Amino acid sequence: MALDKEIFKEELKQRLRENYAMELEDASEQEIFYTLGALVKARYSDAWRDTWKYYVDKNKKQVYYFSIEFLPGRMLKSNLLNLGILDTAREALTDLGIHLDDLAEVEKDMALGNGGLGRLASCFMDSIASGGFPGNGNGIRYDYGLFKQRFVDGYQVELPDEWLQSGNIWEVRRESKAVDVRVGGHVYLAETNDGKLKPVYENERVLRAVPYDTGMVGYENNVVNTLRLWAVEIPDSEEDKYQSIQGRRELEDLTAVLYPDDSNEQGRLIRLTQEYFFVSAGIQSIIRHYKKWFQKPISKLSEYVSIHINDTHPALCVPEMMRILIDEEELSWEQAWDITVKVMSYTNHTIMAEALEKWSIDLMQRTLPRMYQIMEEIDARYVQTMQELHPHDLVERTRIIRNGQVHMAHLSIIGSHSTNGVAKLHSDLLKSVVLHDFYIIYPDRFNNKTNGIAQRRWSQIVNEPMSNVLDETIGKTWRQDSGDLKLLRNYQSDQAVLEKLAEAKKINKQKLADYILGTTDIEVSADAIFDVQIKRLHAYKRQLLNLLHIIKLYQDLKENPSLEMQKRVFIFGAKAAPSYHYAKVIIKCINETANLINNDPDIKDRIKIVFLPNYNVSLAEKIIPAADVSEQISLASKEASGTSNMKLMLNGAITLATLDGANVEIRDAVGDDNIYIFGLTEKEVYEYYENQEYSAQRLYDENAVIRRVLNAFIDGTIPNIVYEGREIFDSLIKYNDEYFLLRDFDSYVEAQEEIDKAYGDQTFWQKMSLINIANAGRFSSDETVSRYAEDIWKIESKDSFVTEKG
Ligand code: GPQ
Repeated sequence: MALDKEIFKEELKQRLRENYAMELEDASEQEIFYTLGALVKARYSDAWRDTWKYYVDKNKKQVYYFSIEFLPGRMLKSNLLNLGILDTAREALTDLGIHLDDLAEVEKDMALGNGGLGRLASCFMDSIASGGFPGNGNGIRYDYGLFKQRFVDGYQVELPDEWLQSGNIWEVRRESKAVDVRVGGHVYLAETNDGKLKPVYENERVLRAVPYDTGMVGYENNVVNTLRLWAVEIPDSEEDKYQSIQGRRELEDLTAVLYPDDSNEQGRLIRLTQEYFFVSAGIQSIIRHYKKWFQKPISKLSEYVSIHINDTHPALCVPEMMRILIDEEELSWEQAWDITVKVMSYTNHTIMAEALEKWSIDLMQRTLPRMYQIMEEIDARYVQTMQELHPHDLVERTRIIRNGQVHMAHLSIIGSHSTNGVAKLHSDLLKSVVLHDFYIIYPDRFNNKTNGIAQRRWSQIVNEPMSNVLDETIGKTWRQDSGDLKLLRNYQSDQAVLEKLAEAKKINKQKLADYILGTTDIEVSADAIFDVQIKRLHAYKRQLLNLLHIIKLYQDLKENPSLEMQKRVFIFGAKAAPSYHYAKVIIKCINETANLINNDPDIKDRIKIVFLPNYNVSLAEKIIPAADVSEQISLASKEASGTSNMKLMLNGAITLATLDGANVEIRDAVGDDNIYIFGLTEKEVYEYYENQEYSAQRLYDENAVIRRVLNAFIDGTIPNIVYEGREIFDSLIKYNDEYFLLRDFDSYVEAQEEIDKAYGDQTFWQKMSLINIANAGRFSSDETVSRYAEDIWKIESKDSFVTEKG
């Protein structure tokens, strides 16, 4: 229902009086934010209940997206937008002398994820609801989100993110839906009176899992789905066991922190228990809901329930479903297995070996004895079935339990009906290299689902100036259906439109420049090229290659001050996992180089380096609309997809990229003339691996530019990096440059030089920028989840099915 501005104002004031006994004039921003949040939540509560009821009444098949990370960021504006009241709310607040944007800053980022994987899960939640699909998230309610990053003397320092300190306006605690999760102890099988074998638990710990639900509001369609996050508590029955403060702490620590490691598994006990905790709680609650509301036999479960395993962290879904079906529902193994495989599907997000999760048998047995028993049985039956069909060593290589370890990716593939990669190239590599053995065994299970982004957030919410130009130029249908962005293609030679888009970009750049000055004291010019690399810090993502190029520019300018080049601001945003030493060394080196260059009077504002601390969703929302160049420079084959590449493209940045992940599809979408591609192809990378002929030392010896750049790390050119500089140097020369930075250096420099030239011709640049915006529509997560819904989950969309409520 349309919202009347005057009614909105009255309601806000009324709620303030009721909740805080306060008049608007006396209320703090914090108090107004919480009041507004409650008002917004009340506006979707009927639709939330009606959506749930509709799914139940119509016996709709639902998908449950299990993910150990969700990264929604702030939700105020996206809820307002999706409810269709963003403009009204903004105007009403303006009347009251309040800026919505300032108010929105009060909200703490919900940062229950590390990076791409968690953000993807949240983009999916938005698109699932917006597409009218019955789908819910299932994860962990961490007390602390991803650490806050500060720089001290150029080093990364990690601080706790106490995001719940002032409460979370969006969540609803549902104590009545709590379930118990059993871990540890011993389990043995004993015969019951009727001759069946049943597991008996001894000395296990019982954890109480309490769900906190958050409404996932669809875009103007009255659909509100649920994101369910579980927190651990001590069950009443166990109170006696937890007398000591330390005992309580240990238990409560289980859902305290998110593991801050991105794509690198540490194999820790708490992590394994976390994984089982949210998996078991989630599946128990799904089964309970199914039995209570659907009233169908358990044998029909796969017709009504689909469970998605987002990377391997929730892989225990497979044995946990088996446990419930066998131990509690008393189905036969064969029947239970048939249902489980039909219900489960799995996405792989990486080809990096260190990210493929494995647990030692010993740890698994001690922590989750019943899970281990079931996995042993799955493994034994797998070997038995497959050895009749395939060569012995193929079966051995693909089994779940081997060499003393439990392989979670193997479990996920064997226990599900679908395995997908996240970009065409990535899915091809899974089939041909990483999971090739499984592809031979299950060719039909493999498919691709290229990632996508929540385009309404990443355009309408973060980039109003551009959105307004789009409205004026192509009408407003693109707001609903981002495919309509392609209408913009008709304006690629329209000077007036190009200029308006350029003005919008300038406004965003000035805003970011103000933010940069405010947070770092660095002054940057909005006339410079804003060259952006924002993503987790990883060797394979090659932030260091970016730095090598900057050092080269610096040396060129020092040598030849009259060198002609565009002004550039190199902007970085990146957190390093606290235990990832090399990544932290790179951060230190970027910061010290920034110090050197930003303060060199010879350079003035010709080059600036800005490393913005604490990169998160909200900061991305500030940087992305202001970007001119999008750095996507991972070594080809290493980045599964990337998603910042899509967000930057949508906001008119030009991509500078290797042919890796979804960059390949971005190139296909915009054409070779509207993107800068450089570096080795994935094929060439694999050839190097095969021939083992790569020599970084030779490149260093033969290439004077590379030599001069690398020497800057060890000859004092960059101050304060005596140890770090040496480490970087050694990683490249002594340890032969694992990610081929030096091999790609020349072609990277060349691409950068072309960009420099292209920016000089503003019309040419603006046209490229327009073409990027116009072709970004295909990377909408609306599109991606439609493909999952149709091909994998087999769920139906029903648009606007809930009647409007006042
Ligand atoms: N990704 Cl395995 C993560 O963010 N964390 C992880 O633990 C793993 C993958 C990323 C991946 O590196 C990106 O290329 C993808 O775009 C992203 O997942 C979403 O699929």
